[in-house]
Amino acid sequence: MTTVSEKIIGDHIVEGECTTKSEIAIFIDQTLTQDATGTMACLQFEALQVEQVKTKLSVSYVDHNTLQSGPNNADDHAFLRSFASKYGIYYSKPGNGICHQVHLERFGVPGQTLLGSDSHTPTQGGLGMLAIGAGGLDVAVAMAGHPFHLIMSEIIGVELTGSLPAWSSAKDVILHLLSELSVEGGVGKIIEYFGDGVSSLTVPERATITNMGAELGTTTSIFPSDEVTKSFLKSQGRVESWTHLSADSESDFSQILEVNLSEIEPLVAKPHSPDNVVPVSEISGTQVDQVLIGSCTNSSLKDMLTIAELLKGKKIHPNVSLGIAPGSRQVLEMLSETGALTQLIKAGARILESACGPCIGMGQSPKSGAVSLRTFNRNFKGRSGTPDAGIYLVSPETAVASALSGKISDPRELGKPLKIKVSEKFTIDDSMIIPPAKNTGKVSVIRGPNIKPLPENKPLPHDLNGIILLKVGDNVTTDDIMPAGAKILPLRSNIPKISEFVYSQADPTFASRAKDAGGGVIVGGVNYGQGSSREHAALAPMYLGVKAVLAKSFARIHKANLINFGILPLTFTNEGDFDKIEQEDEITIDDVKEKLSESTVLTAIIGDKKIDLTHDLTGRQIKILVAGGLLNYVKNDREY
Ligand code: MIC
Ligand code: SF4
Repeated sequence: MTTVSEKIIGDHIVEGECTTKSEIAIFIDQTLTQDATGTMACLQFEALQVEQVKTKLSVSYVDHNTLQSGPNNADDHAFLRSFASKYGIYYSKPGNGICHQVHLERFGVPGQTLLGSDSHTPTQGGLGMLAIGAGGLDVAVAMAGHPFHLIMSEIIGVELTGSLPAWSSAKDVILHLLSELSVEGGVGKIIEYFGDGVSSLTVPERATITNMGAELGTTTSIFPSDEVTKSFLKSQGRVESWTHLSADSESDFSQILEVNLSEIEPLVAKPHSPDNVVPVSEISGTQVDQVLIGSCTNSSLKDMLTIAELLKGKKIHPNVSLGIAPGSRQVLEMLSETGALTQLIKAGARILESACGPCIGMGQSPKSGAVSLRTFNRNFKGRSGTPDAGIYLVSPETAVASALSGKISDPRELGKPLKIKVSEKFTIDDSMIIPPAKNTGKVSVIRGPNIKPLPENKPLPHDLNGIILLKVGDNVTTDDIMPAGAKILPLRSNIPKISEFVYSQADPTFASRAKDAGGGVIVGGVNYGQGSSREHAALAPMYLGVKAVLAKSFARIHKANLINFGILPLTFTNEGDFDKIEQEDEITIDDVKEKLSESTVLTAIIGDKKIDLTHDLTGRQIKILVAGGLLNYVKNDREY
């Protein structure tokens, strides 16, 4: 065992062999949930009838649904707080910060495993933690003490050499990798960073890189745990959590990519995909309407001190709205203590709550047709809440240079490079993290009207019959399937209501057509379901009766979510068959239940054609599908 990933997996494996593409099960030390996925995870945990969480640590964060326009979100918060108290979970209150930033500061432990109901959970890879994003149900099952099943990924080494030049930043490193590998290049892979360049990056910089590994589609991304990690943990008063972790040799990586940090230049991902990357200099001069700095990718103290220094004594361009959301209350408090907050305010910034906010369309939607520069990680069409806005993903340095000039600007134009000194001792105040109750028997869970019961699914039928409800193209995101934003997100605990919005941007008739047809099948292209971990993109279609998705290929988390909710993920044996299918065609797969375990190829009759479909499901996944989803499977099989 030589790589960091294999070492951690080796320490946690409870089933299977650590060989690429085989199914393994690992023990989970910590879990993380956030409010938009957490209410479902809690309801699912409840259905498992376990008295207390069985992990070393579980934290429930409130950071997504913080815009309280009506009681729904606050109802969810009250539910989550009381639930956490009752079941042994720490509760991070709204205002305490974005889950990944707070977890990095206060809880992440090198060498441990973390399962989070958020696709950017691998942020903790910056600390040398094996951190994986999953659907809420998988996290609920892990909280109940069951191991997490996954298909063992190939481990790719990225050798970092040199050090970043002035005005280039960690964000540019991951944008560079996205331009090289694309949004599907990391599917089925773990990316492990190593090499001389690693020590030149601080933990928050490493976390920016592992955070956006999610945009590559990776299972996770991880850095070694070294002296830099130790100093970071020391500055957070947690040095006892530190252990040294590094790969023993490079020969165990299935492939090695080299990135010379010294050659990284300021980059930008243009609309509407994080891999649509070009040098900033190529599009400089484009007029900018809005600049937003924050999100789990770029909201650390270092990022904030950098922008404060760049804005010091200056005013942002009159045509630009600059919004800044520090990643955590700790960051905000330290900005205030150092006086940097005053610099931001004086420059004309709009200071936003320490939360996800505009990253998930919770406020700050730009004007129609706007150019909006963001230090975030996703620029999918419509995610900002403005369907025709163009979102550009950039580093904090590029964001400030552009906010000052009013046009997309290369930060190298700002002149002499800065030296930012981050304090060696962070201000620690965990008073917004509420520990679970000592006497949990006395706690009752508060269920406001927004908390609706879990929908149930039926076991897989013998024959699959229906119509093709929708045919979509490549790289469809979970934001396309189950949009977020201020209007829809508050319905996350109410599946009947939220299901009305499935595919609502692409086809507002989808939900009613699906209901009228009694369900059916969706057809997609490559990397179907990329993006978030939101299981609502499977759960709500399940509620509408969707029985299968036929695609050229799937994104990892979404495929797992489809299986968890009893929806069959099948791929085209011959990709060209995609073109032979029309929306509204009838589809039949006879004896699907039996055939799934007999063969990896199933023949479907679609319209008047015979089309072969392939599956790579494990025996366990087939049993889950046959049971009608993971919850039914776990409830029926106490041996699980
Ligand atoms: C996102 O960035 O899309 C989210 C919102 O954080 C999601 C989770 C969700 O949909 O609740 C994610 O990345 O998993
Ligand atoms: Fe929140 Fe955005 Fe990060 Fe998702 S990507 S966790 S919405 S900050």
